[in-house]
Amino acid sequence: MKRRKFLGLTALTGQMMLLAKHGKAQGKAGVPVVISTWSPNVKANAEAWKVLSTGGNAVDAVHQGVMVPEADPNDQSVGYGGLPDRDGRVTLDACIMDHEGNCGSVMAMEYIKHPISVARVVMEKTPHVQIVGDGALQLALEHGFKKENLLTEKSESMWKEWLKTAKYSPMTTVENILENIKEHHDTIGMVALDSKGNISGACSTSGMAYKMHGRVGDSPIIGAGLFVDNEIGAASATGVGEEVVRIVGSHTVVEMMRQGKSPEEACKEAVRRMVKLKGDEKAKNLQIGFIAINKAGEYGCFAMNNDFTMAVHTKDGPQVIKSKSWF
Ligand code: SD4
Repeated sequence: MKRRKFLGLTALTGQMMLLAKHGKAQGKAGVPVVISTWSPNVKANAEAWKVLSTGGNAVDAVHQGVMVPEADPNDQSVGYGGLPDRDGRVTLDACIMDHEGNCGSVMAMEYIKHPISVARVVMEKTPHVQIVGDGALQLALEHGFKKENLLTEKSESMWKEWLKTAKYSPMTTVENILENIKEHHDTIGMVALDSKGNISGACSTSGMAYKMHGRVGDSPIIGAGLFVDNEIGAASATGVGEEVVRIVGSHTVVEMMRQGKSPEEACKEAVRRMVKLKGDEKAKNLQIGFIAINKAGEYGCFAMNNDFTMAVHTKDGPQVIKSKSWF
């Protein structure tokens, strides 16, 4: 069984599995609602829901939610336990954006388990919106975050195994990309609409496994991995970040919703643009998925290839949604 399906079935706790119904690829929840990339993130949504269901703000909800996979050593695509770059270094990317257009991100940051919390520090406590590498680490340490080794034994041994055959070549060949996303990619993108009608989002990843040191994908780039416009809605992306950046994916999805498309149609239009740029043959070997909500509480998703899932949490409880896809 492919790991993606395996994760989808088993990473849910027993209780969650009982609760999580399989929903339609688009729906209307009203307020509040929270959605995330990938089925295992029903657990992250549940944490966000605690905030939303007690009248809390969307920005606090997505912050709390994204911290769940960041702390989970078994999630090898986010935070602690993330697969390292080709030099064996775990480098993390994250961003957060609120309903007033405030935003913050950290990129290629090492040693801090919760990059989303540092992104929030960038947003709230600095005059900047993006801080990278050692600067991000320095900011985190100045704000009392603990420096920790984030490379687990499991991720280290997978990296060493990869080194045996990979010849230090970054994972960029089209043949490898689809398989590697199925195996390793689980970026969390989360967007929420709170009971006051405000929208926020957050995104966190360890990026592409075995990437070149210093590589940054879409996830911490506002407009690419995440975008929020409180008048319209919000979107987030997962998958091969290089392709998402090329079309400024999440911003594109929000602009499509502004023009009247449903969340699912808007996500599909972003995927269509990527397919057009790459051509069918290359696009078939890439995976990218988008999720979106609009101001009315409608949600939807769409992916390049099969196997993408979205986790939704509403007043009716958790749901896992299998995304439609281009191929
Ligand atoms: C990246 N978009 O760094 C991230 C990786 C990812 O599912 O989404 N994994 O390109």
